[in-house]
Amino acid sequence: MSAMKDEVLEKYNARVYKNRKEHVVTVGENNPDTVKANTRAIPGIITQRGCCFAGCKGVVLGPLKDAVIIVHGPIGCAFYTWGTRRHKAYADERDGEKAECYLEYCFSTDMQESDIVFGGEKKLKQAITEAMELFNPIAIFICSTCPIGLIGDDVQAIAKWGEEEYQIKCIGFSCEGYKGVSQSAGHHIANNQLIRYIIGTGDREPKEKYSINLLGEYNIGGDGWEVEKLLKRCGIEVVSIFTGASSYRDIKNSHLADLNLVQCHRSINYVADMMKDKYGIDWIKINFVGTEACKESLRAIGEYFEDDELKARIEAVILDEMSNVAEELVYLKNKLKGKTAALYVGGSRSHHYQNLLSEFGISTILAGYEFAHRDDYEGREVIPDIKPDADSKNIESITVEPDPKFYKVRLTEEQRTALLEKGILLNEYHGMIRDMEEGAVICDDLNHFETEEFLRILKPDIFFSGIKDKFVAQKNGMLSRQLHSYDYSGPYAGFGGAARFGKDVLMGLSTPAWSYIRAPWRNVPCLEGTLGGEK
Ligand code: CFM
Repeated sequence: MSAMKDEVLEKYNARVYKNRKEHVVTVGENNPDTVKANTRAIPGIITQRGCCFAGCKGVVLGPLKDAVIIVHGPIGCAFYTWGTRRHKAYADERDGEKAECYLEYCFSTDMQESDIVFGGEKKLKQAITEAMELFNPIAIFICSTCPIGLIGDDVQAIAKWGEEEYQIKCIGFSCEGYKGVSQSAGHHIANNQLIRYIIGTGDREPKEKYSINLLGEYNIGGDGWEVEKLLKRCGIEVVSIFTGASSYRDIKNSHLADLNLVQCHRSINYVADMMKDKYGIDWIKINFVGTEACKESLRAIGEYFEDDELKARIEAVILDEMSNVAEELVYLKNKLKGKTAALYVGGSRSHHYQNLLSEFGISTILAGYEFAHRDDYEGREVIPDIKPDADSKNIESITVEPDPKFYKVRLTEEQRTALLEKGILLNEYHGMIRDMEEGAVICDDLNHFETEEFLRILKPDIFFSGIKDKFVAQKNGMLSRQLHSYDYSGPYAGFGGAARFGKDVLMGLSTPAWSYIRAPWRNVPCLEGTLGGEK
């Protein structure tokens, strides 16, 4: 084990050390590098992870604008999901079909002590009735919080009741916060219900020659809108987005698209896989963060459809987009090159933003995910080797059969081989490690203590993370930018987004304020204690 890694981890007691050492890897240390991931965080260690309910309600379902999502549980859980993630959307109309936008509302059963004692099913029915009377939505989703699972309310039965009573789509999501080990479990639960009850139920045929679904794009800060514009410019129809600025109205038609593009692999790979099995729709792992990644992604679509006219249009769009930002990118690179970064985000951005940073000559010296699985680090080929444990076994894993009406074989074997020879992987993701430099540190489920220690030792110029850890870095005199919410800036996707990101980073690095700060605990000790129960 490298000396630096040891310096951080040796402060733990033996039990914690044994656990954490497998989550921390120096790239190139082993052949191949393996990272322990998606296992229980150590109680009390101050992980940055969220819960299963957050992954289901907040992340995957949250951006669907025309569904009323009822948080079945205490009001505190509902507040956490209310406007705390920047997935933007507005009400709109498509082919005469409206999609209302309920994102600014907070729907909850507001469970009280007596409801916990006597059951909350009556209250849930009442909430559905009220939602129908006030908003008359076309879909209602019910998301369970921890106490619902503990007291045993049957949300699936109530969903069925709602569907019959009001003749709408009503779906129960048993995504109690305690399930699994992080929000990742909630992604999976949401994916399962989307394929079971929504995908494949619409009949809106695409109009353009080529159509896609954009999977794992949540329109944070408007990213999804940027990508959609870009694809439309190339003449590619976007049938639906999972789920940024998207709607129940759109995703029910997603099975009619020709191809799936996967941005965030972690949160939506189950839908991508199941759509492949059920409808024969291939997926390509793309990335629209960074100009080089954008070019590569657009070109992969051109290659997939094997159409010279489409390819020419894509090249023309790339040329035009680049002409708007090329000069600025050179300026930014001159200012930023040689800097170092640490990235710590949920389950995919730590990988995606490394491409963009390297365009500016910024190297990533530390990266990690909160809740990703081994395949997000090492590539999907390790999936058969991942040993299921008690926590992963608790999350339902469903398999689907080819749909008799809609299953289509999209490409011949020769076409698949030809794509592979061009370096375009179908239904594959090669993970983050392969794109990282030797000697860089990977840290899975980074906790508060390790964050501070690694930053102290590695001294990156900038730490990209989230609201929970950014102020610790800043109070220690280090610039930090949020990669979840973009610190209320963005969009960062697409060509213009790349330049905007570079500008924001440069602005931060050119602000000397952080170096003037001396945290109070640097002057006098504020607290005394022991770590892991040992002296
Ligand atoms: Fe996917 Fe996300 Fe992410 Fe994620 Fe998230 Fe997010 Fe994220 Mo925050 S779906 S895994 S659960 S890219 S909310 S839009 S920024 S942790 S890296």
